[in-house]
Amino acid sequence: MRVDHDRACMAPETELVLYELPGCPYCRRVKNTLDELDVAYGSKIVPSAHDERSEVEAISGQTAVPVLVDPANNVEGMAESTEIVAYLEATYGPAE
Ligand SMILES: N[C@@H](CCC(=O)N[C@@H](CS)C(=O)NCC(=O)O)C(=O)O
Repeated sequence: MRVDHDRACMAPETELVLYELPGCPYCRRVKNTLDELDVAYGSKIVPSAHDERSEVEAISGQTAVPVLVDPANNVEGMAESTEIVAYLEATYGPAE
């Protein structure tokens, strides 16, 4: 497991960041994929109240999590767990 909550706010510009909520099954699915692919990432826990998720809304245009940021590939705020998992597998999965 390579998630580091404390370091998320200091994450280098190139590090992936996952906006998430504890207990969120959609977030878990993305985290499982990150772990399976051995991709390091920082974690940002969002407020449980939707109207307080201004940071997530600003980067993704909506308030649901998970949301992925991957600066190395110009991904600024990808929402939808299925889309994120497909992106991670295509980008960080084993070459065919
Ligand atoms: N279809 C979305 C569902 C995500 C979702 O419903 N996330 C919940 C947390 S488990 C959430 O953030 N809900 C708040 C909202 O929809 O604004 C996905 O697969 O990513």
